Amino acid sequence: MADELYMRRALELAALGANTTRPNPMVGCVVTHKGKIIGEGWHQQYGGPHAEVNAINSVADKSLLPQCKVYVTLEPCSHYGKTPPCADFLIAHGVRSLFICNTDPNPLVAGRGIRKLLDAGCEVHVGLLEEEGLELNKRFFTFHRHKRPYIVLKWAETHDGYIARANGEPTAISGLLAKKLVHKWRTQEQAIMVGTRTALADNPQLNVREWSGNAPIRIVMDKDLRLPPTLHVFDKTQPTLIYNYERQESNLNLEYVKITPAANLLEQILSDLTRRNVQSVLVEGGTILLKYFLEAEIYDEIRILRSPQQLQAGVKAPSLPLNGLFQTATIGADELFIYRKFQ
Ligand code: AOF
Ligand code: ZN
Repeated sequence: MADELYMRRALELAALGANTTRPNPMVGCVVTHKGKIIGEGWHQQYGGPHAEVNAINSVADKSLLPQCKVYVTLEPCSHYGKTPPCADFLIAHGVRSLFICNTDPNPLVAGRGIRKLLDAGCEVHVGLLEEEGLELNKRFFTFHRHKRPYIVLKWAETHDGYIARANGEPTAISGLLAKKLVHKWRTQEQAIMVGTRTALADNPQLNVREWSGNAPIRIVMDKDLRLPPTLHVFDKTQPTLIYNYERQESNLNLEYVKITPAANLLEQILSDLTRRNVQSVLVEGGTILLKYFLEAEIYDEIRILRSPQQLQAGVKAPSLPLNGLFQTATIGADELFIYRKFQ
C-alpha cells in the first residue's frame, strides 16, 4: 500500500534524529503530490524546528500543498513550546490530507493537534504503522504513559551465572566487542545508574569512550554518603545525581538529592527523575540495585551479556524472568539476551 510506503520513509527520516532530539521524540514527515514525494523533513535537534516545518519548507512549489498528502509519524503539536504549533502551520499552508502513526501522549498536545486540523477541515488518518511508531519512540511513550523513565537493566554474567567476585575485586566478564556495545547503549539512554557497591568496587566513569554520542547523566545511590569523593563519579565531568538520606545540594555538575528512608526508594527516585524530564535510564548494577528493580517489576528491558568464562564462586547474577525473551545475538565471544516487557 502506497500510504504505508511513504510512512515507512517518514519513520526512516525520524530515526535520523536519534540521539539529538531527546527528550523530544524522533519525528519524520513526507509530503507527496500525485504519488510523488515533493518534500521531506525530520526533527533534527532538541529546541529546533519540528519535522512538519522542515518538510513543508523543503517543498519548492507551496501552491501544490492543498492537493498533497502529508505523512507525519507523530500527531502535529498544538502548543507553543520551543517552537509554534505545527497543526497551525499545516493549516496555514492549506494541507487537507494527513496521515499519522500515533497521537502525541504529551499532555500539552494529547489529541489537540488532531482536533485543530479536523476543525479546519483537514482529513486526518490516525494509526498508520502505529506499532512501528510506538517502537521508534518507546522511551518517550513509556515516559508519558507510565510517568516514569524507560528502564533498561543491564548486566554481564559468567557462563556459570556470576556477576562479580565475592570480595568485590573488579573482574572483566565480557569481551571488547561487548564493551563497545555497552558504550553505544550508554549514548542511547538519557541517564545511567549504579548502586553504592558498584561505584565503590569498580570505580566506573560512566561516560562514553568506546562509541561516539551523548554522555548520559550519572545517577549514583549513596544513601549514607559512604562513597569517597575521589571516585570518578564525583569528578564533575558529567551531570551527576547522588541520591542520599542527608544532603540536598547542587554544585555545578554534581547534585545531591535527598530522599527519605522508606520502602519506596525506587519510586522516590523515579518520580524525581520524571520531574527532571529524564526519559530513560540504563541501570548497570550491581545486584542489589538490579534486584530492587526486578522485584518491583519496574523495568522495560533486560540486557544480559553472558561470557564463556567460569568463575566458580562469587556474587550470583539475578535470576531471569520466565518470559519475554525478545532477541539473542552473538557479540564476539559473548552471548546477548534481550528481554522485553510488553505493556
Ligand atoms: C511535532 N513535530 O517534529 C516533534 C513534536 O518544545 P518544542 O516546541 O520542541 O515541543 C516539544 C514537544 O512537541 C514534544 O514533547 C512532543 O510532544 C512534540 N514533538 N511534535 O509536531 C515534531 N518533535
Ligand atoms: Zn510541532
